[in-house]
Amino acid sequence: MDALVKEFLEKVTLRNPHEPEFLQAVQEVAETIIPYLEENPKYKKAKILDRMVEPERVLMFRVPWLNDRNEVEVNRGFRVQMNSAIGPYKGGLRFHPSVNLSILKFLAFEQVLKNSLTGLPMGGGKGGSDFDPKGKSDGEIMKFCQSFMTELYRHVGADIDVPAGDIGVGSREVGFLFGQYKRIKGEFTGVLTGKGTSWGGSLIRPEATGYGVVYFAEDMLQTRAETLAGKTVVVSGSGNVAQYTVERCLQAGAKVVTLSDSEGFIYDPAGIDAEKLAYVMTLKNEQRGRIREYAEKYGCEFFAGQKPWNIKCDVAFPNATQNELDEEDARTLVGNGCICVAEGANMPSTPEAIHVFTEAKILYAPGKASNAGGVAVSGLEMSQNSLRISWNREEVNSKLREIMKDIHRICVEYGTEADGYINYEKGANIGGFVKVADAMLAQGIV
Ligand code: NDP
Ligand code: 2IT
Repeated sequence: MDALVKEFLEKVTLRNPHEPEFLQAVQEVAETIIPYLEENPKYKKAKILDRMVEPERVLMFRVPWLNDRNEVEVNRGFRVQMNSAIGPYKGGLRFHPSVNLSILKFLAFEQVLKNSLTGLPMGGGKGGSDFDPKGKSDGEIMKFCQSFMTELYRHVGADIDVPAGDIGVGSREVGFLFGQYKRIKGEFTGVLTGKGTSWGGSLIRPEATGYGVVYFAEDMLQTRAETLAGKTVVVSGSGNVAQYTVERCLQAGAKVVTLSDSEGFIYDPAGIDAEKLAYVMTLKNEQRGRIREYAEKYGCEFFAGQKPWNIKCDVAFPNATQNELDEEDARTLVGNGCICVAEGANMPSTPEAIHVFTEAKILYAPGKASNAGGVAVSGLEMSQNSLRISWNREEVNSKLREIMKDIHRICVEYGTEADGYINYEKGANIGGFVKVADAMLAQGIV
């Protein structure tokens, strides 16, 4: 089996040199899917996995714009349209200076399996730019978004490809992108999700990823007759996903003691309560400040340049970015008694870290399962747009809760090992793969 995986990965590596993140994501999936293909030769014969690692289409374009000093700036825009077997391409846009083809291909590849797990009819895609929103004025953000959409509009549409937010793209950016699309096309359609609620957005979409990852962790804990009540929780990041993770953890009676950004993390042993969370939301979403200001305001410690994984906890939510949690961090977490790691970010744990979690047989959920709540409510936003109605908070939240439960059930179905250990990584990969693979089989060699 190892030889088959190795042979497959060598082929993919040769075709995609210099794309380490994409190869990492493919390797993680190949290791669990290739044994499954041996048991299910119809997928192997139709070369489903070989086709799935090849994007249906990759768009790369120039994004020129004028900054506030009237200087010309040039960024690079991308959209990776990975797989449309089960629905229109769907996935976020990331604006961050680190963005490149490798990162967007890894995200698009993960998105295909994630979207399949939600049970909703969405294919997978991802896009973005190496544009850095930090320190830019609202006017500069708008000019950039308008220029970006002036090319992207040709390739997206409510039944073609529906982008949304990701790192560096929130409600402000979605608004500017939507406005420009509407202006160019002269039509008001659900071409983006994460819209404002007065112009087609869904309630609970801002909360969805954070709430969803906590719901998933609650389902994982339940398999061991545990709950979040009274647990100490460590969270990384302080953006959209991290903020609503904290909110839902508080509702569940847990104590959250850390948050981070790219400069370091804050440790608040007293716990981040509702008032402190409201401060974080204003700080991050309106003032666009730094998390160290929390430490100054509440008199706790800020650890510059460090990640929160050495803080003793029961449950950890890596919610910032890819590869933010390595083997040593994983050993520290397990050594400190952490029993559950649920990923809010995409691929935050390195392969070596995942190995540590599964060896120790702690509860570990990969992002493609545990952070699917965001895209799930995006799917519900698309449904509401098609129906031209909006559901209330309770309706959307209960649908989100059911979808997360269902993803958990799928992971248990495909991932339970002989000794009863639930390998959520295996369960998510196979569970996500089957639906896409069957659709590809049915649709012929395309
Ligand atoms: P935001 O832009 O709202 O927040 C990102 C947070 O992560 C910030 O605190 C940011 O710090 C930190 N961060 C970003 N890049 C780095 C880096 N290279 N090193 C250290 N810290 C970093 O993004 P989201 O909260 O939306 O996204 C967070 C993660 O969740 C991403 O992996 C994303 O792909 C994933 N995700 C998001 C979904 C969504 O609906 N938004 C859905 C599913 C997954 P700083 O401000 O200093 O950059
Ligand atoms: O990684 C993700 O699932 C997202 N950034 C959300 C994508 C979406 O289309 O809502």
